[in-house]
Amino acid sequence: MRIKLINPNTTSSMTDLIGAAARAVAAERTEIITTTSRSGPASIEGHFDEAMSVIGLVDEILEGPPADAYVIACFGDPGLLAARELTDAPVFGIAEAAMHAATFVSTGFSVVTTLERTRIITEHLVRSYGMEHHCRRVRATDVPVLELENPKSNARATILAECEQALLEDQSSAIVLGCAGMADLALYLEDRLQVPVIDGVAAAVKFAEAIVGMGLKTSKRGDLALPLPKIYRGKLSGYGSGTGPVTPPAVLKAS
Ligand code: 2AL
Repeated sequence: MRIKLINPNTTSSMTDLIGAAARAVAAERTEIITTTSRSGPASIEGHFDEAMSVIGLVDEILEGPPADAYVIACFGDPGLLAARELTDAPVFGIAEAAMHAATFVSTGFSVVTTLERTRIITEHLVRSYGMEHHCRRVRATDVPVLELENPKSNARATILAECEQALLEDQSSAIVLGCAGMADLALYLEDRLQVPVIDGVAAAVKFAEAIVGMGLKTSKRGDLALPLPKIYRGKLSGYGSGTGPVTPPAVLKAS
């Protein structure tokens, strides 16, 4: 099975880190293909960044080669439902995957994420995924996404301290890492905290293997049906079904 892991920010070093986390958990027969968006922000840390990242993300799905499943490796799950419209291959967001994984191994988890504004976005996701009964608290560390990659930053220690506070104050028994760029911290943190620490990249890869293994595809009945054919104008004139070189139906047929 081929899983395409898309980093919807344009920082390729982060894609390498995410790819390593994915390959560390993937089954032997799973092929992980990693891609970095070719257009959009270097890091995704707000609503505008998320909106601007979606074109680069959907390009990675539309332009193939087709995969059996797709993972959107950003904790805001940008464009998740739009991506699900474009293909019948299952598409996973790392936040949704991580939160679901956390419910299997704890009755309450805390999310530890990057900036305060990202914390608020994550709270929206908690509500839209129906996770209010499981997520005890979302915590910000004020570590910007790209600082996670800076060995001179104090990111690792700051995140560890925030996780420790979460376990002391939130009545949580598991930690969800709130950024794809934290994927390499899961084992380090688990070792120190002695509770499950869930990286959404790993969770999404394992859910992808499970759902594809069950032969399930994204439903094309209702709101996840292919986008309606219509005229797209201006910078997006290539994106209306049937009007551009690459169309959503082509993806659906190919997968
Ligand atoms: C992220 C992420 O996972 N990648 C990125 O660029 N921004 N999310 C976050 N919560 O900071």
